[in-house]
Amino acid sequence: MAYSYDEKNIFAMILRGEIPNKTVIETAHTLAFEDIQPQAPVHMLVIPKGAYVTYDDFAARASDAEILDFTRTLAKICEMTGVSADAGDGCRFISNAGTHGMQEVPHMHVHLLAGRPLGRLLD
Ligand code: IU
Repeated sequence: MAYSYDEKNIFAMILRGEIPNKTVIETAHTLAFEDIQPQAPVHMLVIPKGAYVTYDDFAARASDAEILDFTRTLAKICEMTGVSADAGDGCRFISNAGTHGMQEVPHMHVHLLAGRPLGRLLD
């Protein structure tokens, strides 16, 4: 079944410039901005500019250029903020999907969390 995308979701409004955001980096296909309710010293949201609901929707329908741009931008932010596991103390990527994933905003996004020990996710 194909996902149906809600053009009125808050991230679509941010992408259209209808709502302000604290942009960290913007590329041809990707936008990264500060989460308004940070759960860690570093908490950013990285979103594709295209209309995708979840990670699997994005992976299935986005072009190779969009996917490459997205993954490289995530890595670039880790480098810029010094949180890569290589040069810094590491970080966590989370992409919530659907009801059980507790996804609030139905536009595909990856949370980048860092700056404190994040605890174990699965015990
Ligand atoms: P979720 O994975 O869909 O549950 O996360 C949505 C995130 O979007 C959550 O961390 C919110 O704090 C964040 N957010 C935001 O940054 N700006 C907004 O205007 C709204 C939510 I609404």
